[in-house]
Amino acid sequence: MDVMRRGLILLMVFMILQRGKGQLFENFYSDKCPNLESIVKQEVSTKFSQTFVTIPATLRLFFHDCFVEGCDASVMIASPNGDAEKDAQDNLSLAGDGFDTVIKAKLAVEQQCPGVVSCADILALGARDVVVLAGGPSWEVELGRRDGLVSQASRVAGNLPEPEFNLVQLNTIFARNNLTQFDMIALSGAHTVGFSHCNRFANRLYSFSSSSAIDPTLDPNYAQQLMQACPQNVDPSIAINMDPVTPQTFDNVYYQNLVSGKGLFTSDQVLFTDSASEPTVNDFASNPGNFNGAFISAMRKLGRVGVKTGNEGEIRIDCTKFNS
Ligand code: HEM
Ligand SMILES: *[C@@H]1O[C@H](CO)[C@@H](O)[C@H](O)[C@H]1NC(C)=O
Ligand SMILES: CC(=O)N[C@H]1CO[C@H](CO)[C@@H](O)[C@@H]1O
Repeated sequence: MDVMRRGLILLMVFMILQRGKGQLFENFYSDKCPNLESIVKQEVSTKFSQTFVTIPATLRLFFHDCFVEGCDASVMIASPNGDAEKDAQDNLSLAGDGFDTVIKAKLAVEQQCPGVVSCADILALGARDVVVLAGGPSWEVELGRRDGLVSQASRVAGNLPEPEFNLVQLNTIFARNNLTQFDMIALSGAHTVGFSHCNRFANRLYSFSSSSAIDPTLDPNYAQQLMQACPQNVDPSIAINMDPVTPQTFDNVYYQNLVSGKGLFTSDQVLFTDSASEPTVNDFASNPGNFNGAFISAMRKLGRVGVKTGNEGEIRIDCTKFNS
C-alpha cells in the first residue's frame, strides 16, 4: 500500500514537471511585452510597403526554420564560415527580405522590451502577419519559444521537401514533424503567393520522361507559358509567380489551379493527381472557408515543431548571432 502510494505521488510529481515542457501560450508576453504584436505588425507592414516579397519570403522562412531543428530561429544565424543553416543548398533561394523582416521587427521589439522576446516567436508572428497582409485568414499565435543554439548547413539536407517529391515522400517528411497529410495539403496552399526559380521545375518542361519531354499532368497552355518564361539555359536568377492566376493574394486559387493542371511543382500537382489526396484538394478548391480553417490549424501545429521552452536555448539579442 505504502509502496503504491509513494509510486503514485512520484508519478504525479513527474506529470506536473512534464506539463509545462514544450508548451506554448497565446498570452506568453502579456506581462513582459504587452505591445509585442502591434510592434511586429507595424514593422512587417512597413517592410511590405517597400516590397511584396516580404510576404512569401517571411512565410517560407518560418517553414524552413521549423523543419530544421524546430521553430527556434536557427535559420536566422549568419556564420562567418558560411556553414550555418541558411547557407545550405536548400536555403540558397530563401529571399533576403524574410530575414530582413525579422531583423527589423526584433530591433523595434528590443527598444520596448529588451532581452525578452525570442527571434523564433517574432518569426512566428511575422508569418501570421504576412498571410493577413496578403488577404488571408488571421489567427492567434502561440508563443514562448526560445532561440536555438545549433545552426548547421549539414542538418538541412533531407529535412526539407523537394519539388520532385511524390505524395508518399511528402507525407513521410511532414509526418516526422507531427503533421498529417491533411495539414501538408493545407500548408502547400502557401504556394498561392511567391516565386520560384526556373530550375526547380524545368524537368517538367524539357526532360520529363523517355516518352514525353513535357509532364503530361501539366495543362498544355500552362506548359507553353512556362516554357516562354523559362527557356532552356535561362538566367538562373529568373523567378516566376507560383500562382499564375492571383499571384499576390493569399486565397484558395492554388487548389483551383491544381484541378486545372496548373500546379507548378510535381509536389503541387501530385496532390490532385494522387487519388489519396485529390478529395481534399477538391474540397479546398471549392470551399475557401475549409481551406482557411485547415491552414490555420496546420500553421499552429507547424509552430509547435521541435520548440524549445523554459530554460532551453536562449533569447537571442541579435537574431543573426548566438549570444555568446
Ligand atoms: C509541400 C512541400 C513543399 C515543397 C516541395 C516546396 C518547395 C518550394 C520550392 C522549390 C520553392 C521555390 C523556391 C525558389 O526557387 O526560389 C518554394 C517556394 C515557396 N514556398 Fe514552398 N515548398 C513546400 C511547402 C511549403 C510550405 C509548407 C510553405 C509555408 C507554409 C511554403 C512556402 C513557400 C513560399 C511562400 C514560397 C515562395 C518564396 C518566395 O517567393 O520567396 N512551401 N517552395
Ligand atoms: C511530436 O509530438 C510528440 C508528442 O507530443 C513530441 O514528443 C515530439 O517532440 C513532437 N515532434 C516534433 C518534431 O515536434
Ligand atoms: C538568403 C541567404 O542568406 N542566402 C544565403 C544562402 O547561402 C548562400 C551560400 O552560402 C549565401 O551566399 C546566401 O546569402
